[in-house]
Amino acid sequence: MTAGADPAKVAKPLFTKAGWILLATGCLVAGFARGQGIRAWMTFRADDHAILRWESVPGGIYHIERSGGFTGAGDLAGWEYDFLGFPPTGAAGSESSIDLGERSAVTPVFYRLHGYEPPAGSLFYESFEGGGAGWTRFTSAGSAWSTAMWDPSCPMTIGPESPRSGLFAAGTDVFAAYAPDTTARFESPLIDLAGQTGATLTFWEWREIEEGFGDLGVLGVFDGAGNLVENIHLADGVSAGWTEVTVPLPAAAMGLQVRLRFTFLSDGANASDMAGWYIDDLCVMPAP
Ligand SMILES: [Ca+2]
Repeated sequence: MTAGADPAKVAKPLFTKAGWILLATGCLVAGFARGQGIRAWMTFRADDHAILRWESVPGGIYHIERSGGFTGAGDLAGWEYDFLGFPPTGAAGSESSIDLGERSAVTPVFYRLHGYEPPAGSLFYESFEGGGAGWTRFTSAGSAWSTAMWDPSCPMTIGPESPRSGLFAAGTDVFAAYAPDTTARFESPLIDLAGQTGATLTFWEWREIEEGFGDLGVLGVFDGAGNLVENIHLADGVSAGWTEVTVPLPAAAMGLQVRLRFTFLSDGANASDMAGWYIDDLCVMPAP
């Protein structure tokens, strides 16, 4: 978008509901503020394109839905995603914008915005809502790690019914059972622990792993050169839905740039169509 092309803000923020906002391009609708959420507004460019702007958190990722009609707060029908995972590598600053296209002169179109934003003070945050940009995967055999979109209109027959957050999570062969003889890695971008004296990782996992055999998930912390600092978590067995894991990062990792490496292993036996290991909503916070 060309700097300075926008006129002054012409629409005030309307309502927010747990991170959702609603704005109409053709008219203003009565708001019902909830006291929290994302402050957003609409501007119109000289060529009559509607520009949605909002106060973003650096690193935050946003989905934008649209609907041709809206009758009130409980109206959840008829919405469809217009933009998914924007921007994929996270918001660069405290204001983001997106061109919604030419506004309708007659029919209002309603938009709502949902944000996945790093907690204040976090050293690392990943919701996978941007598709896992910056993560790398390596598979020597069997299943591979992937990120994929869960379609709310299409119930899952294997794995979690829905991601822990939003529409995306990562997992081993997301929509299929894991294969025998798998060795698959999934590795985070670098996390900078320079100057830190301690840090804690929290994340959510969903497990359906054959227990007591050679099938296992291992989470290790690796330095920037790819050397193991320490394994910090093992995943085995079946979880009761999404389960929160909280684990301190090793003291030997402080001061380094590190990666989190999720490795999934399976043996050669049939694992009875088990779904594997899924992760979502990772956050590293410094020691208080
Ligand atoms: Ca997610």
